[in-house]
Amino acid sequence: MEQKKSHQLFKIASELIPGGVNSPVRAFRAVGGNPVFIQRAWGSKIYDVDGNVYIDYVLSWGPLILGHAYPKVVAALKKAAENGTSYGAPTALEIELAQLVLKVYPSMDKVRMVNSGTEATMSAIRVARGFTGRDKIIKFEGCYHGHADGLLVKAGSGATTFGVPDSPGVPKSCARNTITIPYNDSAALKTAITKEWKSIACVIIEPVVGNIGCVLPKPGFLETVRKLTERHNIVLIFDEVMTGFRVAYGGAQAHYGIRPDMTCLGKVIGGGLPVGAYGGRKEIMSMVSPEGPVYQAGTLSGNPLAMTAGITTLKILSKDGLYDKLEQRASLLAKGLIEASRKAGIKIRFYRAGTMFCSYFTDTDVVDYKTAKTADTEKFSRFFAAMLKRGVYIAPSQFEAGFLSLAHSEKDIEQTVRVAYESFKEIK
Ligand code: KE4
Repeated sequence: MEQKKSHQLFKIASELIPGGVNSPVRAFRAVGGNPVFIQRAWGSKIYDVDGNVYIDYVLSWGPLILGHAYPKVVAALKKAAENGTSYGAPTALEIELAQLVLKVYPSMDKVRMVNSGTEATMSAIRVARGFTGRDKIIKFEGCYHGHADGLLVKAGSGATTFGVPDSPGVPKSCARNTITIPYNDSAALKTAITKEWKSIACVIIEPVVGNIGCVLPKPGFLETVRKLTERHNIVLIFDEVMTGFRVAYGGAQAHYGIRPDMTCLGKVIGGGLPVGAYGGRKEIMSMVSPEGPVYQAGTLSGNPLAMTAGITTLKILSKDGLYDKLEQRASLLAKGLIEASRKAGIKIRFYRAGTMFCSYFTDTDVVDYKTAKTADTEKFSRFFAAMLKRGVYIAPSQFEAGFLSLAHSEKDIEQTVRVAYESFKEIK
């Protein structure tokens, strides 16, 4: 597979941009080799600058659930751009996206648009602190909620991939307010809350963890989190930046039937443009400036282009039967990958929630950060390279989730399973 142009571009990029990338996990450092530079994308495919084509299971880390360059989204964006790109003033488009989101997430009475998942979680935590008058937060090891200081403590995603779950540059005073608990460990959560509830503002959780691969909540775990937080008036924040409109149309909260106090969204609701959102119960959201005293702002928050991409995407997702189709495709892929690994004699643990999934190269059940780390990352790296050279682009890290879109045809899935079988055999 020719990658000459990508290598040339990466050399130049590395002189100008830290690590040659604008987000660490894109640099392929966890899997070795150089990143391929993408020229364009359409449907389930991405095309690199050397003319190679790949079936894409990264989908910009989740947003493109309809597939790349979905015609109706592109057409709506072209039209919207003719009216200008941003006004810094309210528009009817922000009302429309807020209505679409609040209709599907009834746990939220009000929602504020921001520009990234990081902004959403950072702001939600500030509001929870303002609402409760308490300073401490609880997060779970391996969960990644963006790169705000207090959340880069035992964080997942790139922080785990590069072995810096506690990043330099985060003041000790900040990290001191962050209590971390192993995911799926109800007893540890109970102990921490019983001991410290008077100073705990919120518990923030990925209801399905997508940032140490894909880790499912044990039966009863989310119910315990909800019960303990309710009992002690601790704000429960569901970080659904990845799981929202992904695990199910109504997110993990609909799938598991849990009503959080606040929810963070991102990725899919921007339809590929920068959008994050946080919302919650009326009495909590009334704390947010200018209605209340907790300050949060953003130059491009709710801009008409991002709103247009989000509105168009969510309207298409609301169509009857669409998630049944996604579920059918995801189940076909899961069965195929598991069967391919078995036939090739490679032990993997495969987990899936809706159209997010992960194959761990381990023979241990993965239920938290510690068990996820039993995965053989060297074997994963060889699998990644074997898939890439055969035209399948998966996440360049064992500790990331894969994603499927509406554009992934049964033919794409059959091709992926064939390539996976060849790749499993190659790395044996
Ligand atoms: P952003 O600031 O990257 O938009 O969102 C942060 C975030 C918050 N919460 C969850 C559950 C998330 O998964 C994310 C971001 N996810 C990563 C992928 N693991 C983004 C990819 C990247 O960092 O380049």
